[in-house]
Amino acid sequence: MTWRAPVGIGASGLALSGCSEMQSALAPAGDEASRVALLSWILFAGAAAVLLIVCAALFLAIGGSERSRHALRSENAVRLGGIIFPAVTLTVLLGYGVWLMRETIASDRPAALRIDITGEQWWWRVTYAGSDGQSFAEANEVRLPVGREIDLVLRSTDVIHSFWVPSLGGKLDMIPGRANTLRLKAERPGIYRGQCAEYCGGPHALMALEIVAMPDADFEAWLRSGAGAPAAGGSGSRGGELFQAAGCGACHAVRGTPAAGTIGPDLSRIGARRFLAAATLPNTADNVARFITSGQSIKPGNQMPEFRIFTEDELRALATYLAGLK
Ligand code: HEC
Ligand SMILES: [Cu+2]
Repeated sequence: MTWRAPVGIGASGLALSGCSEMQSALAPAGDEASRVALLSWILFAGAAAVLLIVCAALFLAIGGSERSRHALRSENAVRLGGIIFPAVTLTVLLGYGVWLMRETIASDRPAALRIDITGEQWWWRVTYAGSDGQSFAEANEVRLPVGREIDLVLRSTDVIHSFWVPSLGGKLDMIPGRANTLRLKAERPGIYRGQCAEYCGGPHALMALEIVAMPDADFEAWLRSGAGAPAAGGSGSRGGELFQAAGCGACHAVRGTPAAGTIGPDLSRIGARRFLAAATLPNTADNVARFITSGQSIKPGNQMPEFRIFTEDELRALATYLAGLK
């Protein structure tokens, strides 16, 4: 019996260390996340100090000398420990927290770069303003330049979602009918995982996303190649024809083809994404085929119907076509 508790605690520690770096508020990769991490450590240290004081008082109350037990019983001890100490500590912490977080509330001066992100049940619509002023759509993966302040304008079309990428910043709700702005800056290149942090129904737990922070020049090149350009590759292929014929374009857009649906994610560059269906599945040909035929068992309740009309060959052709869209 006695060894179980320590082993259990040790094991959960190991499990927790497994989620380090990519999605951790304690592994900050930006100013805003650093402030959140600092506040977390201060709160953690403060809570540990309070716990120590309470334990010490408890030991004294049980086994201390008559003098210390008398002191603990006194009205002064109650006034000090029960009223003055918590009131002062909590007021100081609140003031410090508000001061620390003041820059998180975006100022009137907009950042040079703005990306619109809309929460949908159960994926993320991402819209960039291209360099020529023409906007273009992406989904489920947000690319940003390193070292630049960025305003993420967060909206929702259906229910409340919450945008949270712990390594880059605090979370901010996406509320229907409102635009909330979250200012972020990634300090180093990398891939940071985020997760919808407000229960939004059905497959909410499978509504994640990735932020890919890139060196400035790479980002600019990526932005230029995406803006308004027709999707590369695949036109005239068997998979492309199947895509149009099966009606995928009623919900999905592929730039430069008749497919212009806006219900589901824009697929113009699906081949360049690391994951499918809001970071649910790695983006491989097999998984694309699986998502088309059995998406409801992979991401139960999602808004894409299953298509069981294709032969193996046709599925492969579709997957090849989608992989080529970059
Ligand atoms: C009724 C609308 C609808 C139709 C028709 C439809 N889809 Fe989808 N599709 C969606 C929605 C909504 C999602 C997002 C699912 C999620 O992640 O919650 C999606 C997701 C996807 C994804 C993953 C996209 C990403 O960004 O990760 C692929 C690939 C895809 N669909 C392919 C197809 C193909 C191929 C067809 C035609 C055979 C098709 N879809 C038909 C609505 C549709
Ligand atoms: Cu959610």
